[in-house]
Amino acid sequence: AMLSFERKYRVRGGTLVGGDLFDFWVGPFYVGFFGVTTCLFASLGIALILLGTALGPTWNPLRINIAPPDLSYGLGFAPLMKGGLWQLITICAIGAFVSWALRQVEIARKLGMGLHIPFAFSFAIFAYLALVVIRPLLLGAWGHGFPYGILSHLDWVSNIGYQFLHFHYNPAHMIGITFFFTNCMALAMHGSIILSASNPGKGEKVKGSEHENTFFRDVVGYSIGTLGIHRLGVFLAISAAFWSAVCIILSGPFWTRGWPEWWNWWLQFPYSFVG
Ligand code: BCL
Ligand code: UQ1
Repeated sequence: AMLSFERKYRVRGGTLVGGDLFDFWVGPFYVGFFGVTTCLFASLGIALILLGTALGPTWNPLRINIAPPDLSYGLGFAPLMKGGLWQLITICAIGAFVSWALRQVEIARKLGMGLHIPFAFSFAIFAYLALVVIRPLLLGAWGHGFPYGILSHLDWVSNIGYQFLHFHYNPAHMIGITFFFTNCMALAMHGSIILSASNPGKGEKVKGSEHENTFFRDVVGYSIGTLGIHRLGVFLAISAAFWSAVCIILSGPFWTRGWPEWWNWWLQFPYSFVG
């Protein structure tokens, strides 16, 4: 079923590739050239994960693991069951994520909207690429990518973390975490102010932006405004992904010692705050 307003937005055009060829909907979903490529990459990737699992030792969802090649394969191709599947799955994943972003572009163009959503999503893709392409390339082996599995990727994060002695001292990791936490707070504030304004007491009128502004001016002396909070939200979210990517690209290619040691420049500053 189509919602009453949907039909007038089902307009031709805006496609980047293929002209009218895939310019149609299946149920509520826009297809487009990149809808087709998303489906192809995603189904092939999932099929390869299932193949690797079937040939592997377990179907326990926590333990399923598709590992990258041994470091000795460097930047070459590995045999299927020795990391080759991981390489193919990575190609499928990148194909699906990039296709998804381009499908967002086509839909936004079709509707005459800005490209903010694909722009923001591209930061998530960048963080993924940092882990499985950029850092492995800089370190000279696909084996530096993270393994596809629930517990196995946790083990990878832990191992890489301790390889740098104490990952909390990674300054870019600190910035990434600070953006994630601030983003969480901003969304909690925004979600709750919207719900509080739209759920007034019995007999009260629904409140609008003037009440929202007033609430935050009363509480913290400042309101960023209804448009501003959304700009802030996108900024915090893309910054979280961006600094995450930076923190892991730095670790290995650009800093090989423990992260606590990075702070020696600060500890060795020739003055003290405490006299
Ligand atoms: Mg740490 C990374 C927080 C402790 C070692 N750590 C991260 C960052 C984040 C973080 C800043 C991961 C998010 C990210 O990259 O997003 N760490 C964090 C926090 C603590 C912490 C808050 C804490 O103690 C409170 N970390 C530690 C300890 C170390 C440690 C001290 C281990 C002992 N940390 C590491 C290592 C890494 C991190 C090593 C990293 O590699 C990682 C990082 O920075 O990675 C870049 C970015 C988002 C993505 C990568 C997601 C991309 C999504 C893609 C594009 C789309 C997916 C689609 C999906 C498959 C579709 C599903 C379909 C649905 C089912 C419908
Ligand atoms: C805010 O000022 C604002 O404008 C009225 C919102 O829009 C409804 C918000 O959601 C939030 C959370 C704020 C408060 C934000 C800061 C940075 C004080």
